[in-house]
Amino acid sequence: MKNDTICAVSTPLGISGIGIVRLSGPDSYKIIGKIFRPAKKINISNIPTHTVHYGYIADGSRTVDEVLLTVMRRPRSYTREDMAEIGCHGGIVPLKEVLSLCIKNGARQAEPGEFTERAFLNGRIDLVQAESVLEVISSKTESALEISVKKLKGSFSSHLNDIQAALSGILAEIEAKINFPEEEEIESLNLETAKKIDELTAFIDGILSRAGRGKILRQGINAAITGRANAGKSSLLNYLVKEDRAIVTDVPGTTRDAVQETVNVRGIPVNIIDTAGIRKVRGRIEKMGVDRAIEWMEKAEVNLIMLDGTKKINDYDRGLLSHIKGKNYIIMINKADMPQKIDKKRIEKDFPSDRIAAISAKTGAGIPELEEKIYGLISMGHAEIKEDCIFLNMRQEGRIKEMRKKLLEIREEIKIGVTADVIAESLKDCLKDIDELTGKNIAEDTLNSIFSRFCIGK
Ligand SMILES: Nc1nc2c(ncn2[C@@H]2O[C@H](COP(=O)(O)OP(=O)(O)OP(=O)(O)O)[C@@H](O)[C@H]2O)c(=O)[nH]1
Ligand SMILES: [Mg+2]
Repeated sequence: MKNDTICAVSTPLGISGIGIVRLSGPDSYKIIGKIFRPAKKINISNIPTHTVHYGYIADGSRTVDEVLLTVMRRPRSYTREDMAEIGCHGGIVPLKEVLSLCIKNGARQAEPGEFTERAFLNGRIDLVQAESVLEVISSKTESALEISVKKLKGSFSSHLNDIQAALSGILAEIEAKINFPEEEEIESLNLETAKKIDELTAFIDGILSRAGRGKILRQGINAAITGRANAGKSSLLNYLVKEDRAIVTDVPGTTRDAVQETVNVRGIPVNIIDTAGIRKVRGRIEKMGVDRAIEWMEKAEVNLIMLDGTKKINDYDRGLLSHIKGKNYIIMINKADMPQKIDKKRIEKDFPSDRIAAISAKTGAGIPELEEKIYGLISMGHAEIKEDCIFLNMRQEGRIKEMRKKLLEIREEIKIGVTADVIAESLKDCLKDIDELTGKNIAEDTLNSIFSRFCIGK
């Protein structure tokens, strides 16, 4: 345990109803004793844990703020240390005054993420749980929050424990026989080990596939709207985000720089990119426009191609349609509220019906069906995207993939008949990956870089 006491403002600095100053460490109650004046007489050093007390924070005879003090004694606290939370009035001055009083009386300003780091160092949570605290805070949708909270509660950690137990089991069996190898015994051991390694690899593949879905849920996907000028691309973006985000006019070529906005499509964050329409400038198709549209088509995970239903298909449209092979796309025929001139039959002949949507960005007709189709495209190949998925950050995904690679190598080693002690070493190497993931054995600068991404007070 660390022997100093840290403090920080844990709520945003600004005007709000309340704000919280947090203290953690062995001197928390000594410091509270010096600055807290309870309304009802209490003995600070004996305050029972998990209780709330009304009173004032004072600097000598000067009252600083009226507060509620919450006491959480070790080990039943966020950090497993003695903790106190001072609920002040939310406002920059009261919060800063209370914080500097804590510092004046012996506490130290906490580093970013230091409370969570202490929870980790004191063994209340492992490193992947500590990292998920940050994910919970930065969740953009309810589903993203849901998977992060699951991870905070230990869902991914329990998988890691399972993998570790399996690896240790295999290692123990091999080590028991390293010194007394008998030809037949080795053969059956190798068979057994190979089978277990295969099972473990399949288990890890399952985690990686669930993580693929988790990534979509947390980080979302990019969907680019491309189409000729004046087709109604910006109108659709505005309709989807329910506000006037992009400028809409009847002049072709209104949007020149792509505009982006994230919308929630059945729980998945979809980043909609409204691109510049392709048009003719001085009698020629603007090459820049076509090139840029195609660039967006390459970058986006979902392509929304907009045709103007009130016009006949032209060369720009054909140009775009010729680029969608092998991509995730939906062809939108816009302005369904107006008399149609487009040859819909022709389009339906060339493209499957589940990839065509007749919509009106003006009235909203057909847009729920369009969202349904977008969701269908994103979840294609995934049974149900929200089912059972997990989120791995880059560090975690990297380690897991590394471990999978090592397991395949072990499989190879068994095949070519290396000796048991070599396999044992490789297994130990995999176990190191687990220790690095959970933080049991990790380089200090990796640890520092993880916690430096947190905010102060968390
Ligand atoms: N009737 C009708 N008009 C529409 C519809 N969608 C867009 N419009 C009109 O079409 C014109 C062009 O709309 P925009 O959304 O600016 O078109 P855009 O595709 O973004 O055009 P550029 O930015 O120039 O590429 C505007 O006058 C819109 O009001 C629709 O579904 N029905
Ligand atoms: Mg536009």
